[in-house]
Amino acid sequence: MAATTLLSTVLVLLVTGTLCNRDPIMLTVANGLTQTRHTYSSSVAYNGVLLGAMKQLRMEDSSFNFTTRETQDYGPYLVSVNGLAGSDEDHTYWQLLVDCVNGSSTVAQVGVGCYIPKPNEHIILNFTTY
Ligand code: B12
Ligand SMILES: *[C@@H]1O[C@H](CO)[C@@H](O)[C@H](O)[C@H]1NC(C)=O
Ligand SMILES: *[C@@H]1O[C@H](CO)[C@@H](O)[C@H](O)[C@H]1NC(C)=O
Ligand SMILES: *[C@@H]1O[C@H](CO)[C@@H](O)[C@H](O)[C@H]1NC(C)=O
Repeated sequence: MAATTLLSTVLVLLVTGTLCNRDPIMLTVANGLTQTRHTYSSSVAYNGVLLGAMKQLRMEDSSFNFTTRETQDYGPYLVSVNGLAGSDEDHTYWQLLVDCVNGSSTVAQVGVGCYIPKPNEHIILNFTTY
């Protein structure tokens, strides 16, 4: 009986631990035009989207902020990061990149509201031109 109680207690602790844990990710904010960058640590919920990790970081770190614009088809469009906004006029935007283990990076095929970072993944928001 006592062993059963102990076992279920351990199970509950294990399950709640898994349910509450967030996976760490790294988020670099880079300005491709001025060659400046800053890397933050954040965390993402289990299979959570990048937007959630960015909201978490914004709550925890007052030096990080961003704005998005809701679109009909692709969800939130990342408009500005740390006060710097992309512009149609200047043909600038915040490009979303994922760092590969070999040092190169790939352009994400979906936006911040759809992209699901892997644990310990390094995401780059690069202000650049199109
Ligand atoms: C042109 C274009 C862009 C231009 C838009 C600027 C401009 N003024 O033209 C630029 C280069 C900025 C761009 C950026 C991105 N894009 Co884009 N883009 C397109 C493209 C080729 C055409 C869109 C278009 O002009 N439609 C016609 C106009 C009349 O319709 P519209 O609704 O007004 O179009 C607007 C939206 O599409 C919006 N937009 C463009 N891309 C994206 C991406 C997201 C996530 C959102 C929310 C909105 C959005 O900008 C358009 C102009 O205002 C489409 C593919 C396609 N063939 O549709 C991909 C497409 C929409 N983009 C896509 C992606 C992934 C991105 C990026 C996330 C890429 C990246 N890794 O950085 C970024 C957005 C990052 C951010 N800041 O949030 C995906 C979206 C898929 C998804 N489910 O999320 C598409 C479908 C291409 C694909 N991979 O299949 N894009
Ligand atoms: C960011 O954009 C600049 C150009 O604006 C480019 O030179 C640089 O390689 C980009 N950074 C990454 C990580 O792709
Ligand atoms: C966002 O951050 C930038 C740069 O750190 C700052 O200048 C701006 O005032 C901030 N905006 C908001 C709404 O917090
Ligand atoms: C890095 O790895 C990616 C796959 O993760 C591959 O597509 C790319 O070609 C590699 N780049 C280099 C320079 O090895």
